[in-house]
Amino acid sequence: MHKTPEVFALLESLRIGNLADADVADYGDDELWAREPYRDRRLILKTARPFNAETPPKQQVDHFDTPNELFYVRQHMPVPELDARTHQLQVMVRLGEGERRFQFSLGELEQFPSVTVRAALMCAGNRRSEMNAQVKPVKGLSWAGGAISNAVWGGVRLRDVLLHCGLGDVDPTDLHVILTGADVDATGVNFSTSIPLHMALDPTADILLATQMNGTALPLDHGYPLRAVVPGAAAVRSVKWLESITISKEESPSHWHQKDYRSFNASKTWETADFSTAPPIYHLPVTSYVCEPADGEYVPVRDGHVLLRGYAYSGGGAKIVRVDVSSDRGRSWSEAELQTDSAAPRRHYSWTLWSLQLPVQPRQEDVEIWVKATDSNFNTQPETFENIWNIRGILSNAYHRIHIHLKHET
Ligand SMILES: Nc1nc2c(c(=O)[nH]1)N[C@H]1C(S)=C(S)[C@@H](COP(=O)(O)O)O[C@H]1N2
Ligand SMILES: [Mo]
Repeated sequence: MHKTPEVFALLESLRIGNLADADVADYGDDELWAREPYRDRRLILKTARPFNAETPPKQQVDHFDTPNELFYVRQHMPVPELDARTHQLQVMVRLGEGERRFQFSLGELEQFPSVTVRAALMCAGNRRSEMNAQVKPVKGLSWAGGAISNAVWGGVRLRDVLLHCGLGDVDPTDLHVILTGADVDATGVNFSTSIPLHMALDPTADILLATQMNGTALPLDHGYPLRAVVPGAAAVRSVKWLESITISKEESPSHWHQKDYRSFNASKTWETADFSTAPPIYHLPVTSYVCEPADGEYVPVRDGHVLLRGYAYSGGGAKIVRVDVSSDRGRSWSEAELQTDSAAPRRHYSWTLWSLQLPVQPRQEDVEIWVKATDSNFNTQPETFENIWNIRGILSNAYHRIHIHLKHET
């Protein structure tokens, strides 16, 4: 279809967040991207194709469960178009002695108990831009603190499906669950990654094959009609548009699994990093962020206080037990008030929102604010990014530090 400027204007007003004119102008030429979903204009655009966008910080703290249209989006490829009525999930068990295959329509998945889990998803690259700015350049999307959002996911347990397929009888040691999506790269390879089988079978891991997000069908951008949700893990493991599950002796062979989301120390360079021996990141470490005010903002002082709000999160089911704020570079700390989901111990997959009325001096013009969280394993955040720096800029979880200007009442 030939798209006139009017049609572009209409399309843009309907669906695309903050696209530069140049991006919209050639939109119609590229068939691959012509069927992308409508998107909320409030999302903070990082890249248009593939579409990557952050939840605005104010929207993070305004809703404990992020509204679907404001949930951050991380795509590697164009959004695939799938039909819920005909969609099939393949399960393949390849453990040497030949292959066993199972297939489930979405209707057939409903034979398993339906469950909901409240869980944040956080990209392992969240807050990468701070590591990049405060130490030295890293490679990856320059996420600020908006690559995390929270939702209630509905579906069936991956564990129940795996038990149905006979995997309760095997020793899970050194076996993997490869999750493959329907999105393909330019060379025809499907997005895929894997998690260890023992993790998938852990009854407390609450890993879902999800069809619902905050009570409605998954949006196109978030994996319609079926995605994995691996709570407490780097969100890359929560494969969208899920097409197949393979139980294998090997981890996923895909580029996204083999060449990304692995842990390196600060001395490793692109020349010396060996991806084949570096541990893949599954569970995430503890982090926190000041969402309001923003760094550099002019903030009104009310009754001698400024209001600070943000989130804190830890992976692996750990709960946030404390969020500490300092306005004097660590000489003293105040405890923020926490808004926490009531999940069972060690199954705390939601984020925690926090707030604090910070006292300031009558004539104070500026204040530097530091925030750090502590989780239920009493792990806490590193003070600076220096020694956790890594080539990909992942797990960027040092104290969040902002500098704000104060506007006193007159
Ligand atoms: N099929 C598929 N699944 C995927 C991805 C993808 O590009 N394709 N991106 C992963 C990454 S890196 C992240 S951070 C999360 C983002 O999920 P969201 O877009 O629902 O926030 O999806 C993960 N699952
Ligand atoms: Mo990610």
